[in-house]
Amino acid sequence: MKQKKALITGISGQDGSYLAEYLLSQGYEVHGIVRRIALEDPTHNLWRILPFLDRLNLHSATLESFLPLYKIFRDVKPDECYHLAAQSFVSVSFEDEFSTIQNNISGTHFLLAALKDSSPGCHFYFAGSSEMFGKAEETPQRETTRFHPRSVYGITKVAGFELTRNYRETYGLFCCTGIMFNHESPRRGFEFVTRKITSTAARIKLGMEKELRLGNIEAKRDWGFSGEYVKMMHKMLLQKEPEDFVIGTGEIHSVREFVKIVFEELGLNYEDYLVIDRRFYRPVELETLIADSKKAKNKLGWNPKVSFKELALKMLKHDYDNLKKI
Ligand code: GDR
Repeated sequence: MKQKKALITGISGQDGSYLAEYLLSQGYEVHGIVRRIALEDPTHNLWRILPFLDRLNLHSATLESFLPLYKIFRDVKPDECYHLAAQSFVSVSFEDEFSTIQNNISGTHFLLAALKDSSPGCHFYFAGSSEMFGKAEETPQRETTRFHPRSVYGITKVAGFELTRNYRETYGLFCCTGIMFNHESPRRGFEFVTRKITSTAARIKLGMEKELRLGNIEAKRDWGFSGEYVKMMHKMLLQKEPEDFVIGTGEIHSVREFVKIVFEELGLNYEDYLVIDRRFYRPVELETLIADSKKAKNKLGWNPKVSFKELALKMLKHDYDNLKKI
């Protein structure tokens, strides 16, 4: 059987790295798009994919221009394309609305246009987000819940979703969106709240830090493990028909609960170290977002196994063990 080819944008990110690893294990030839600057300093910029870098085919390009993307599609001729790259930090989207719009919306548009012109048979996955629901009218949220984003980041994800839908309906391409709720792992970026908590708590335990500064600790999220979510991206592209799916655990927990689990594991009282800092508050918080993933359960066999507590402890262990070596 012919070896399948996958092309991943955002391959050096959390989800991209898990997805690349998974597709390699499934016998795929894996290609990724990265910035030129990332190739110049792989140790710092490509740390998540360093262990299997020699098995990947990396192409340098930005998502800011059509032509380089068109050429990559033309040369690689992928069977599947996973578009994961984005300015994905919600806070930054409040601080720099314009570049978030520019990068996220145009990037998706260029990619879809390049795919249509040079690889129309390629199955396309767009990384949607629960941020698209924002001020949701119903709880839990499913595929038919109306979007009401509350951040510019959320708006760019709705735009990407609509572009993806439009290319599917107008040009008959196999394009779909996974509307994924928060998913974390030991490969999470340090600016996101879960990783900030596990890495800072580990540093506190080891005497390298004195306090943990957070914003709204009563904020609640539906949190799962990234390594499980990327497998659903792949499943979506193996369906007979392109369809959109909501993926989440169906459980919500507060930031405070996450903090408590982590500090308790270290034998510390979080109240002795936590400092609430207004700088980390968002101009607006989301309503209760919780996934109704029934459709994914039925059609994709979605059945997340890693619990909230296991996830927090897995991330903590990774950070603590790594810092102890320093
Ligand atoms: P989120 O993730 O915005 O949900 O988006 P993040 O981890 O940044 O925030 C989660 C919640 O924690 C609260 N919070 C803090 N957040 C950060 N980053 N730092 C803090 O100090 C802090 N204190 C409290 C936030 O207010 C928020 O309520 C993630 C991203 O991965 C998106 O790209 C993705 O689309 C969505 O999840 C689904």
